[in-house]
Amino acid sequence: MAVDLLLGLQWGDEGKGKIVDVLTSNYNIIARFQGGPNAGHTLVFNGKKHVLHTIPSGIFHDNATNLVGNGVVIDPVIFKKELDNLTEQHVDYKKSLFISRKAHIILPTHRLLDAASEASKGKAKIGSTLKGIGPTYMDKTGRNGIRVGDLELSDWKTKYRNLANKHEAMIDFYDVDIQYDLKELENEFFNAVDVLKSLKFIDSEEYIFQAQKEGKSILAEGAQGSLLDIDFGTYPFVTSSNTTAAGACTGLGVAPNQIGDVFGIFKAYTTRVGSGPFPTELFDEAGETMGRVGKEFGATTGRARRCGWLDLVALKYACQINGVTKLMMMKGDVLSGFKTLKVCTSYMYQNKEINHLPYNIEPENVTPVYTELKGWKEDLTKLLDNSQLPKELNEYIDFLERELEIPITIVSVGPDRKQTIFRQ
Ligand code: 2SA
Ligand code: MG
Repeated sequence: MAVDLLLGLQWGDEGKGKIVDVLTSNYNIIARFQGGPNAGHTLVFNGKKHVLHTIPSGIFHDNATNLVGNGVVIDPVIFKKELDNLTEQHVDYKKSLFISRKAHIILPTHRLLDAASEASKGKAKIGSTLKGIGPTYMDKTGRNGIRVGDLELSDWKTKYRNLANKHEAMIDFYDVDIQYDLKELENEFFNAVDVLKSLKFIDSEEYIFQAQKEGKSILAEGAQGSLLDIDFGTYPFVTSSNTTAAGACTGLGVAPNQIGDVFGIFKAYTTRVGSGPFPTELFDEAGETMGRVGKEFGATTGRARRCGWLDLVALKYACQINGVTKLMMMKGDVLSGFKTLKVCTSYMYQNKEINHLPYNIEPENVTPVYTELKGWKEDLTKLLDNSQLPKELNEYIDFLERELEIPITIVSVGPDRKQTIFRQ
């Protein structure tokens, strides 16, 4: 059976966690393929909010197996906290949570290096979540990293010590003021590694291969968003992994011809957290309203997210790179009450109107050109069925489907699992 993919088409926080949770009943296996605890996937059901960082969003369903793939980077300390939260919620994860031996480990010194690198950049900082993501992927591609499978070897602590010593020298080299007590951080880390080792480590590519042969259905869950992709995002203001569809192939060991549907998740407007260009960003009351009504705060760091109008130039680009087959629109409920809605349909770039994403989308290079659509007044959060959507919302959806040439199959009208309208 083919592996379906679910990924974010903007700068993250599109609502991937919610949709994975909604779709999990259709799948046997949910697999995360990249990123790490920089992600914040929010799920709401039975009146309770749950935030996951590394653990796949299928974990609250009894019948699904949840796999942390080789493309993910794992911080044992944060992973342990996630497990503790699951225990509190009476989720029995021991049998349903597997970890790839080839996933890389975030060391305490990776987090310190992230902080040192950001501090050294001053105003040009990336706006990293400071979870050690960049330095861990650097050690992966530099062929110095420690993998989950290494934790099963008797001499892994020697490898750890050598790498941590090197990191300390690198932190000194940055010459910035970073205070830390490595002994304390290491105690916490080694304790958490022991907890991690109580879980099932597997050769996940083989597991997926066999599962496919047995006809099991698999959903690959992305983190962050396409515009944060290390290759295709707004570099250098990106994360350090491939957040796009190809990342699922390398992050799980799935061949490209085994990919089935690609579900692209987007917000009815746009948000971004951290630094970097954002052509449709708003600095007025409209943006403030989106942030307030949409509760746009980082699920990992609590930082306020920047808000702006929907950018179809960027969205089209993301659909193209990912080969999106079905779209899912989130947070339309947040736009209720706007008299008119703007959608960016092209950019003015070097005095020319263009429809593609140019190399540089810094504000001095790009001015968005907007199409205006009528807003809707109705509160959407209580709607249950597609036939109840207000006329203006249907027009908004039709417009996007025409522009993107991909069907919008789900419209989310609130954070709860139940606030989900299926259009097909
Ligand atoms: P990093 O930590 O090195 O990956 O940061 C690099 C850039 O990637 C952005 N990034 C994110 N953007 C949106 N959501 C993310 N997850 C959290 C959330 C973020 C939070 O769900 O809200 O809580 O602040 C996420 N993770 C990384 C980051 O802002 C940098 O621009
Ligand atoms: Mg998030």
